[in-house]
Amino acid sequence: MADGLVLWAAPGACSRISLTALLHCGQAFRLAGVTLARGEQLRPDYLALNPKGKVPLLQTPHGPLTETLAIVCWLDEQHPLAGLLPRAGWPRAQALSWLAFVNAGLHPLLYRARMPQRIHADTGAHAGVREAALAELQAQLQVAEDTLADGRAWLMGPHWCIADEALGWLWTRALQSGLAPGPFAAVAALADRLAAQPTHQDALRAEAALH
Ligand SMILES: N[C@@H](CCC(=O)N[C@@H](CS)C(=O)NCC(=O)O)C(=O)O
Repeated sequence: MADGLVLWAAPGACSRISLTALLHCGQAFRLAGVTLARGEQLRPDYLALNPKGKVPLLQTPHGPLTETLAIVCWLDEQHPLAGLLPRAGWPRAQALSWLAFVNAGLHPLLYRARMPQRIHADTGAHAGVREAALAELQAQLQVAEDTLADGRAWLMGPHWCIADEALGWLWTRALQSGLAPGPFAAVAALADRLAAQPTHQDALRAEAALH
């Protein structure tokens, strides 16, 4: 186990954020794949590691760690100079607020849009669940669009932080899930800037190798 860390991740999933964070820190780790479409997250051996049946999961020498926010904060403590998050004070609180907004505010809406069958047993209701989730996602995402519309490069201004990777991941997934891109020129531009970043590109390559 490289430095005792193993990240369990799925191509295209929100584990991208933890993966990018590890790469950004230059932290040694092993990447382990979970194919969600095959239901591998529900295999007994994986559930024994993470009873939530989700990715990401970071195995550490202390034990397993789940939840993107916790993984990122833990890595940030280990690598204070890596710039995952602003060091302290108001900027740190703001960056954490953005990260929580993506993970706890926007991501559940994406989940409802992508998997309405998990929300409502009646197949006749699925189109409605999906439509309502996408409408709310569109409304909430406008908060990020309005913030970026002042021309700043990243959510926190001139400096990238891991919340930008989270927003970029959410955006890509939302487009794949049927969100209309039209109103979100500034979010799309942020995603373009991310695509040019070496650690983002490394994360995509690492995910592709999991297939
Ligand atoms: N709150 C969790 C969300 C984890 C999550 O929902 N992961 C999705 C992938 S984006 C997953 O593993 N889904 C598998 C499933 O629901 O079966 C976090 O931020 O880490």
